Amino acid sequence: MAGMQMLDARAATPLDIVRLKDYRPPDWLVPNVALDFDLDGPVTVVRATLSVVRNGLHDRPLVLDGSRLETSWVEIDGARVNATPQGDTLTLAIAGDRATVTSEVRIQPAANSRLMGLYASEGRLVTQCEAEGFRAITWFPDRPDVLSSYTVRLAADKARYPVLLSNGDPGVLEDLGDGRHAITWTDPWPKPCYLFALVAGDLVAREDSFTTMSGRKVRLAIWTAEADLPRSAHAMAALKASMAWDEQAYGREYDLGEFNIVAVADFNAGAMENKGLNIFNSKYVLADAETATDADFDAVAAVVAHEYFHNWTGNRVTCRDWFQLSLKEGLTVFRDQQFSADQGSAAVRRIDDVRGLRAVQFPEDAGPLAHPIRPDHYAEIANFYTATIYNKGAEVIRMLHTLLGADGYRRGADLYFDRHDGQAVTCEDWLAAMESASKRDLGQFRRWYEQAGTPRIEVHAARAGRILTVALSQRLAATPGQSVKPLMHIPFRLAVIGRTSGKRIGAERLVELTGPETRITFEGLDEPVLLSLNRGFSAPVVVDAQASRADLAFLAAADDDPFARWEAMQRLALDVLATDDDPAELVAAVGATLAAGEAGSLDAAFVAEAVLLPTEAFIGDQAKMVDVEAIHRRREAARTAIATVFEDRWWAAYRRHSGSGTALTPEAKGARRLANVALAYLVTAGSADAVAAAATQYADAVTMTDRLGALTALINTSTPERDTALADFHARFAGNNDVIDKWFTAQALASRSDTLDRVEALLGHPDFNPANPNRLRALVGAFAANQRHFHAASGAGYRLLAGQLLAVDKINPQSAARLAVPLGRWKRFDPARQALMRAELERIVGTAGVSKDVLEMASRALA
Ligand code: 0A1
Ligand code: ZN
Repeated sequence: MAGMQMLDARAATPLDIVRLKDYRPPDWLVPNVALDFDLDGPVTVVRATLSVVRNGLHDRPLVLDGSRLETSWVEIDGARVNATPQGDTLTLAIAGDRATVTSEVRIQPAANSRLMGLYASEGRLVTQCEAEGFRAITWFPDRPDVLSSYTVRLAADKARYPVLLSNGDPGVLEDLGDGRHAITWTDPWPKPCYLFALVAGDLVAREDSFTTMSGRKVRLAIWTAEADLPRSAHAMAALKASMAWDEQAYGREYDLGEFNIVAVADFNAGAMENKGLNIFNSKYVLADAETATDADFDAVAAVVAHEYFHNWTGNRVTCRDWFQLSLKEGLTVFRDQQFSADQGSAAVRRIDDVRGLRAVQFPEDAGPLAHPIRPDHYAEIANFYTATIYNKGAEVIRMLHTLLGADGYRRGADLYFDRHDGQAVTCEDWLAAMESASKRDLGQFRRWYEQAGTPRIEVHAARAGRILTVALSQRLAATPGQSVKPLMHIPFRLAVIGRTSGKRIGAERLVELTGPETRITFEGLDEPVLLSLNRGFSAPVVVDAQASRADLAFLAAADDDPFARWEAMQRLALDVLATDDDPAELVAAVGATLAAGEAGSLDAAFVAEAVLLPTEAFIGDQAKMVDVEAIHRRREAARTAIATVFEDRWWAAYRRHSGSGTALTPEAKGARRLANVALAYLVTAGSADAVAAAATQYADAVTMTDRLGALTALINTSTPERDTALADFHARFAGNNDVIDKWFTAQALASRSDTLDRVEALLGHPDFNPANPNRLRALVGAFAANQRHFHAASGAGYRLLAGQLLAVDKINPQSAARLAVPLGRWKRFDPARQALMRAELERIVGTAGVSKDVLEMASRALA
């Protein structure tokens, strides 16, 4: 599929662009693969036996992909061939329609810092093959539409590699003598090579079992380093809950005799859904009260569920090509969101999902890195594991669920699995199944797959007597490469709320916006009304509607849709913080929310979300041009006002909700959340008592939520309590990577004026290791999210980021490329900052030897 070249004038090297329109089915299929790994020594020897079959009538050769392989020999049907790789491909002429191709290659996992293919993490050997890592293990047609049955033999030293895991079901352990052993794993389900995995090393298992709906008992194991084993209980509970949920919600049953999860410390992504052998970033497996926050517990459950759900959405039905990535990712994120909502407080989960989407995906969709959920070209596919593919993709699936209804959606999903089990398919196949099952025309809806950008919905309402007419019009701004945007099919939920009664009047309406303007009427109205818009966040759009601050405050107290109620407070806050006005109306609305919590009409978790001000970055996203200093100043002023006006009530909330133990019930989590929000406001108000309370909470905490909450409350103060807590935190959790990451992040996110110096200093800290993706993200990634300091007028923040990016690019291009994203927001800033940001991007693009990953991101960011 390699196509034309894209030349960036500044780039030292051109980029090969892969295009969707160039897709062709594979010339050769590989029904069976046998892999033989000799894992000892610094060099791993991989012998691969591929049964290959010509696909269709053609006389083209077999072209295999390989990356950094040292090839010992290649045989076709047992005869050595003189095969010379050309770059990253090996071309083999095959006379008949089928053959057996055998090769032996040598690879060096210990030297693999890219963390793709086979690599070492804390002395263990692990693989990561999605998207194109398998080619770093052996010669193979590395594309997802080539599905094979795998037999994998692993041979290794018993002492160094006591545990040997791969996909499928294990055979018996062979003793090879000389302190070595071997095992053969067989995976009966044909899979693309990106789902291949192996793990070898000293690991211990938490074991359990699950009996499926048809009565099969599945052995479950979560493998960790021995010291971490106690921290895997939550992940196991989440796994069992996920298996039961997928049976009940989608009728999907697990299909192997065992299911293994392995936690590793060095991992590019969150986790990976390899068939029967999920490999996880340890951050998303390990959790206990002492080391994980409530948010971490939730994230562990969500990622365990996500990877498990991929067994059907991704593995049993996989992607034809990488342009279809959202086929598995958007759908699987939606499924994990449905699961999480069913497990706990659905309203707070939805608010959290929307907050995340707006923080990351909306800016992506509004800038030079915008792309549709089904992109049509890329240079490096690793750069497209984005919030757009994942989170906007999930919103698109959610809209289908809304349009078709729960039953229609389920019938569509069932049909999709019936039709495509065992196949590599496209987003179009998913939509076609949804259409057949529901008899709905999704022609216009397909544009969500093709068009980038966040639609804006403009709302105008006019009252005549007892009738309110609402006009909803849609607009979609140009995005890179897409200047003309046809209209979208948008499901939009709305209702009216009585301005006197404070009650919803009549039923909620679901309107399908398909034309440039849609008018609807609400009739029989006896009182003035307010609009409750995009309820439940029914579509990933920006709503432009006029509302006075008084009306927004009213809705923030009265709207019966939890999302819309929270949204009203956000809109009020954004309106106030866009000006230098006295924040009195905002302060009063926070007071009313606190009162509703005190009276018991709102739960603590919701109150905690509602009284938090939007982040500086999100406030900046609303403006034509981000005014870094003004946003910080206004937000601090509003925070201080909210803190001081209600100081007594924050104390009351704090006393009522703190000390809620370690339980993980929605109530206990909500209480901890509100207690910590209250504590942060109290410290902002500035009394010595508040600092003392934070120090006490820090010292006595029985949960990481409370310990980190106290540390975060203190982090912006200049008090001895802050310094003590920071030092204690580091000493107390020395050696626990996931917790030390939090120590770095807390400092990187601080708004104190010395943050930039502090981050510079932390780059030299002995615990800072840029080769570990979590640690890099914890310090440098977090710092780039600190609007005030990353966007320091001097440009020092930009220089720091670009310097780290270029250094990391030599170690791990995927990690480095992600660091380019914050610089891609340059258009949103003033000319001086724009010039500084662009200069760093140009420095990156102009650096000789920069990776394809980084070059693509930085040159797109400049466009
Ligand atoms: N498919 C995995 C995440 C993943 C993405 C990219 C990777 O390397 C480029 C690795 C894993 C998931 O969605 O869970
Ligand atoms: Zn996924």
